[in-house]
Amino acid sequence: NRTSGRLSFDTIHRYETVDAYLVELAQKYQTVSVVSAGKSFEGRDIKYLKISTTNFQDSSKPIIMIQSLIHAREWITLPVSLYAIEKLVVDITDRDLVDKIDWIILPITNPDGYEFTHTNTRFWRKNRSNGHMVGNICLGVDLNRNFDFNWGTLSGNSACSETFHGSGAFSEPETAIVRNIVNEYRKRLELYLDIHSFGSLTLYGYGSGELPANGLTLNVMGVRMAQAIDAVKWNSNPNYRVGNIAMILYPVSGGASDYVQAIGIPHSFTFELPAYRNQQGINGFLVDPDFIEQAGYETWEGIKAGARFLLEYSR
Ligand code: PAY
Ligand code: ZN
Repeated sequence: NRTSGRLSFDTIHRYETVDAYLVELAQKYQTVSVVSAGKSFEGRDIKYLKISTTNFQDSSKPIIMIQSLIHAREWITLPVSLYAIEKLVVDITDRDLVDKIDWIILPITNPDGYEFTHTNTRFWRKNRSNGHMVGNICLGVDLNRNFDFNWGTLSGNSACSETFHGSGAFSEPETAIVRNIVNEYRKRLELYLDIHSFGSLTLYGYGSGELPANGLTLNVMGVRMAQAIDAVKWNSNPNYRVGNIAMILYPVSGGASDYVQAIGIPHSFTFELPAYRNQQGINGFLVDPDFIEQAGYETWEGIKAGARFLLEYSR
């Protein structure tokens, strides 16, 4: 699974492998520190990396945060975070982005759900909490409906729904952790990317259909990121589409990227990575082993385009 302390891109790694890797990187590289942000419902440590050439001390630098696997079954999102880490720490080809920006990477936002997709139910989406349950049915909360923005207005009020919003905003330890990270760095956090699959989309808020005040800037930035991905994507995959969540996809409340936008972080996006497809058709959540590294590579092109747009035009 490893070549010289690195994680390979030929498979989707389990929680414990990734967890140990983050710790190892922080031991090995001066620019990296690992933070245990808290525990998941089942008690797994949720760790994120801080990557900085100035130890997060330079208050003039913007912060970019990348998060993946808030939805358990969206396995292909994990290598996107791992690839970004690789390019920011181990195999640096874009020195300006390492020097001018501080990075926060949260690879496994929903570790309980993620492990459950390996051990039990491959297409599990939610976390594994049962605090809301009446009787013994319908475990789990959709973490991307559990944030405190329009919470509970447009989705899943039944515990059995795949988009169940939970018993209250931030009722879940995993979403409270994301809230705490974002709030801790909110003064400097300027771009937030929540990586999902699938659909080949770059989405911005709000999930209600209402546009943030800087909606036009978000659209331009979204287009830049999408074009950068399209320029290197597999021919067989569709171009990315860009737009407001409710207009391009469907109305959503309690979403992570909406919450982050609403508390004043200027640029917040949900990425939907391309679907898995073969001759038999589409099953978006499955992973083509050949696409793991490509997903990391092409999405990193999009992230870089977003970072450069931020530095050049939108600070
Ligand atoms: O905040 O942009 C948003 C929400 C959009 C995603 C959501 O429903 O949370 C879209 C879905 C996702 O990635 O979870 C799309 C996939 C295909 C799904 O599971 O429906
Ligand atoms: Zn998702």
